[in-house]
Amino acid sequence: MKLNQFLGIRYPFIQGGMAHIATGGFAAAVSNAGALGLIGAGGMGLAMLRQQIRLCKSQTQHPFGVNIMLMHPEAEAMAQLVAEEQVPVVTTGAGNPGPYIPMWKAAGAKVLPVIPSVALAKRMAAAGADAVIAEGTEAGGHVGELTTMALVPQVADAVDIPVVAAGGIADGRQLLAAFALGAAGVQLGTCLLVSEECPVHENYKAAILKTGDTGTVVTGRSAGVPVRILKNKMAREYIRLEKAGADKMELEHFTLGSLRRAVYEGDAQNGSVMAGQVAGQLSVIQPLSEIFEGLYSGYLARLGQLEQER
Ligand code: TUI
Repeated sequence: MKLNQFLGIRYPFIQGGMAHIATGGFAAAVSNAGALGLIGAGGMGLAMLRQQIRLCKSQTQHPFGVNIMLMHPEAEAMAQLVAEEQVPVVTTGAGNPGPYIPMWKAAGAKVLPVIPSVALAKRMAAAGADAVIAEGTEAGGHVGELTTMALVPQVADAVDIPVVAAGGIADGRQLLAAFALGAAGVQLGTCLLVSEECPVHENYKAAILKTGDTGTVVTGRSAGVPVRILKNKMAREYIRLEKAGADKMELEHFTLGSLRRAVYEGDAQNGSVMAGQVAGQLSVIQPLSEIFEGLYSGYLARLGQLEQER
């Protein structure tokens, strides 16, 4: 079954749970444009999350979800809140949500953990997840080791639940490829950063539009927190510290607040501009509706072309 049928939405697309960026208003705009909007709890406190869930409910009649970032100090309380608020879809990132799944299922939510490996996909399927989001290392932000191309088919072979492909998808060719690999749909992040509706600072959008194919780098592997960001002054300084053998605490101190600096203050040099490898193929700011329509019609056109050439 395609992801849109499974979730009761128009397009087989989920928005990524981008911390500090994916507000209730943005999630509602994504849902109103036909995909599944997500509130990114990663950058919020508990009270703010409650307020953003209610705001989202007031702005859309369509399904929406919350992404719980499991490294967040308040993750457990947030997990309870989404059950209380009867949020229709829960996605998770940066950890194993196993202990929360029964509670979310009891509250009627569909549960879609992000997983970077076959082993975790199998564990999530056994724990009752409704689908898994297989995210390749092409993605922005916190990433695993495997590429989308290698990960998605191996996960699709290993579990009986739908698989959503994430990381490296920004046009119709990549959407078609994701379906070919066995995905029921895709999660989109970087290509939605350059939507008109995205509330991120305009300097952040401009930095992404300017980036080329090799414009991102993964920092923090040595500290155990690999994060893909644009190569800028902050990235270079971080890599210098990492190579010089800086300890985890020092690196953490350096990263602290750096995403906020980029998202709110628009400091695209000293801030952490999280983005995936597809940043290099983005060149215009468009309304969400055009991004989604472009992806879907691009997929159909490419499929038709391949059929012609066969
Ligand atoms: O979570 C993400 N992407 C993110 S979270 C984030 S916020 C942040 N800010 C600063 C530093 C670090 C994070 C920005 N981007 N994507 C989903 C994702 N989940 N990618 C990888 C994973 C993952 C990794 C390990 C999921 C599960 C996992 O399991 C380990 C275990 O416990 O078995």
